Amino acid sequence: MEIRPNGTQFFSQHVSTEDQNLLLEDIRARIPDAPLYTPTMPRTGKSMSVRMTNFGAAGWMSDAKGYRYQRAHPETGNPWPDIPQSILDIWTGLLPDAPLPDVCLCNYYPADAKMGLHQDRDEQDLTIPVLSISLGDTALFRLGQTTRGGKTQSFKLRSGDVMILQGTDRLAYHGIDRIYPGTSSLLKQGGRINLTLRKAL
Ligand code: MD3
Ligand code: FE
Repeated sequence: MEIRPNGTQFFSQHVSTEDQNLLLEDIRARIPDAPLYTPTMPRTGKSMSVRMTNFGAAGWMSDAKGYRYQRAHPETGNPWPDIPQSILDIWTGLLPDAPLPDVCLCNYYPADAKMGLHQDRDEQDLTIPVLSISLGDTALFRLGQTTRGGKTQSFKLRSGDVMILQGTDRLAYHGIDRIYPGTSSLLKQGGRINLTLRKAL
């Protein structure tokens, strides 16, 4: 359902528990090749509380030099693993007419992690939608306006929820205020995984 006109669409419980477990298997199979790394903030070099990895032709990176997409893992120097077909199928099921994504950013949130309000504008074509899949513990997501300081709306994102950001909301400020520990049994170690599919190149 559309939660904002010409913008965000929210698909509550779009991925079944069985499929969530299949996605998780595909993610776990790729982590040894592309270990989660701790991004740092541009300028300050302060560590983020979220750990990240990527699948696809390019991956999103942040370090003291800034935000960017790059073709190699920052620690191993290897190309990123391919995007699992199981994840691509969710994109093509909901966005049959959009170009295929070339980046799947995989964020892992421990119980105490959060992500400050930010815009996503490192992609070449900002008219192509972004699709997000939530797995594991529930998160409190905040969606604002295209300028910092505008009014914001908060939503809970649960395991299996899918969100599409497009149109006027593609450049909206957004972030994760908190994780609710113990709200999902999907990840034995707890925490939350968020996958975002994008065409960046
Ligand atoms: C709104 N991730 O990786 S997903 C990110 O839950 C990011 O890990 C959050 O923000 C997370 O950049 C939120 C929902 C989302 C993803 C991309 C967006 C919302 C967005 C791009 C534009 C506007
Ligand atoms: Fe974002």
